[in-house]
Amino acid sequence: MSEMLRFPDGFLWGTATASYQIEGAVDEDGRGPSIWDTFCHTPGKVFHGDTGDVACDHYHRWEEDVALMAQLGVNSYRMSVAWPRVQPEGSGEYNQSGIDFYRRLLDSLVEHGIAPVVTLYHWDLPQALQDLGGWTSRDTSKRFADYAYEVVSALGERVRLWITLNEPWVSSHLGYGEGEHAPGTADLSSAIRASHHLLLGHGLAAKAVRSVMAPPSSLGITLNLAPTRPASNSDADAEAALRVDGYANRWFLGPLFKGTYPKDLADLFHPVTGDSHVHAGDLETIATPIDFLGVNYYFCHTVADSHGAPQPGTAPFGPAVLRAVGRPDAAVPVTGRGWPVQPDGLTEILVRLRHEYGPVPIYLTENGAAFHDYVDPDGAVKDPERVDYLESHLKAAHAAISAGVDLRGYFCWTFTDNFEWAAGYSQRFGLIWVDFKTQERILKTSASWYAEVARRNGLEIGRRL
Ligand code: IFM
Repeated sequence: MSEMLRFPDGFLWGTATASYQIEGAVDEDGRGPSIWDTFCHTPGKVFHGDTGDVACDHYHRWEEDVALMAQLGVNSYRMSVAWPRVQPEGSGEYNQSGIDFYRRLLDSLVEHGIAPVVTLYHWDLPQALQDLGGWTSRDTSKRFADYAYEVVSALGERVRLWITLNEPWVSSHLGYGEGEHAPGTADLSSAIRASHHLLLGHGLAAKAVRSVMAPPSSLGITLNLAPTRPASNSDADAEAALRVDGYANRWFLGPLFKGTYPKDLADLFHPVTGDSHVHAGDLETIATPIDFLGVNYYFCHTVADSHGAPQPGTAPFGPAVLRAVGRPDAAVPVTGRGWPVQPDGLTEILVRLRHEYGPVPIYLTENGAAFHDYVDPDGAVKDPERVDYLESHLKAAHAAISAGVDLRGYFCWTFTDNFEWAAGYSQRFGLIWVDFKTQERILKTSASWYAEVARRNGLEIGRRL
């Protein structure tokens, strides 16, 4: 008899996307430019010179996409609103066409029995705000709160979960600290300021949105979190792992749940940027209570102490002040993107959140994998590796529920293959294949497998199609 793992009643089963990764139509109906438009059109920034100009053409094909979602039978969908589509300059005038686009999409989801989960910021900052400093400027936090208030007022009760920010670590450190993402700045001091202003923007938005948000809507934030593991038993590596944990996890969890930055990291960062950007009252604002935490989980960080010098054959992990290098365990299998497959890390991080930050409701707002998918001569896309990946991670999520974690939903990253940021179209994470020349969509084997899990609200271990 195969094992069947049941999920709690009312569990949300969804897929997740983000505006710039799927919409296209970057200069239609009044949308303003975003930092990602600028970044993609800067030679050398994105693999193969790819851009989100067309992406999955979702802006024109959303009805077809909602129909596909309904065919899958998922009961929820996580998407994001493109700030520059709704407010082209990031301040001042709102664009009614942009708001109407999202209203039509949300209405259609609701009509199909699919509960919308909406992220207000998934990295497409209006370029006009970047020209004024972007997230390194305190004013952007206030602009974000105004925009959030407007969007929630306009689209309000259609949305089950509002998420202020997606992965502020990525926006700040990859965007401003390492230059790998838009806007492409490589400066630790800018990244630290940006991280504070993102968190402040979240807190200001949370306060503003509360006054116009009514049940059953609720509000949270999504963080990308990863257990950090030392590469050896040495004390030096254990300390390096602690520093990396501070950088990747506690820097965001601390202010949100405890109203303080972690002291070890604050001490490390202080010589770099001081603390003049942290004003009285900011941390109280950031710690405004939230209804749930969104967690995006992909893998663990395995690190060693760099001893302050380059280590042959290993890449530095994060900024030099961390004195850490990534040293993934060669025995751990990897996805097509080269990311370690570590489902146990998912249980670990969820259980840790419960113990260290209290019984906050959690949604797994992203989890998934890219593999080297292709269309068979018979027209099918078979992706058994993705099915194995999803099964192992859903099993790990279920183990966390059994350990007392209040996990309320799972959103597979991602619905359709789409624009994977600096990697362009080279990485296919979708449950649904997209031919980027013709925009044909083909359900992969994993889509049908996942649909059955969602339909049964249960995971039958070992079930294959
Ligand atoms: O594609 C991204 C998504 O936008 C944010 N989280 C990670 C995904 C895979 O890299």
